Amino acid sequence: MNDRTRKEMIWMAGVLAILIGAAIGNFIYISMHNQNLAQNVNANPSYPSNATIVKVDATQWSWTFVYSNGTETVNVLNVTVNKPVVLVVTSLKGAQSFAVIHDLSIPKLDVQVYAIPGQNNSLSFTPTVVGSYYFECVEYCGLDHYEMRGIMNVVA
Ligand SMILES: [Cu+2]
Repeated sequence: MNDRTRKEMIWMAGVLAILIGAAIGNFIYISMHNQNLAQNVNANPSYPSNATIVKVDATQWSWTFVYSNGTETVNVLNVTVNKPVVLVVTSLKGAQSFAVIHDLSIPKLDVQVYAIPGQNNSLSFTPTVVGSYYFECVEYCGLDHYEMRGIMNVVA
């Protein structure tokens, strides 16, 4: 083994050690944070009568949440802990003359639903832990796709 080969082996071993360390760290992190944050009640289309129904309008490039009392929030979704939430999701025209497909994802709650022009997709879940949860559009929908993100506040 010449000197260059030995140096390369040392580099490779170093890189491998870093990757294995990152994999182990990631595995530990995921197992620590893998608590059940929501109950999925989506199997039953007849939603609980006490559900909070929120209309979700996706546009290029923001999320508008319309509550049953008529109030609206943009890129912020406010819900109550341990109370079923029904999201009724569609896509509307924004900056352009046509609407495009978006996809709402709240990764920590395993919630994801397409926003499709002319279609209402509904989905229900019950947040069980108070906190703030990141959400974002996970369907590339144009130039400012990255701006379609916000926070869901689960309050007591
Ligand atoms: Cu989008």
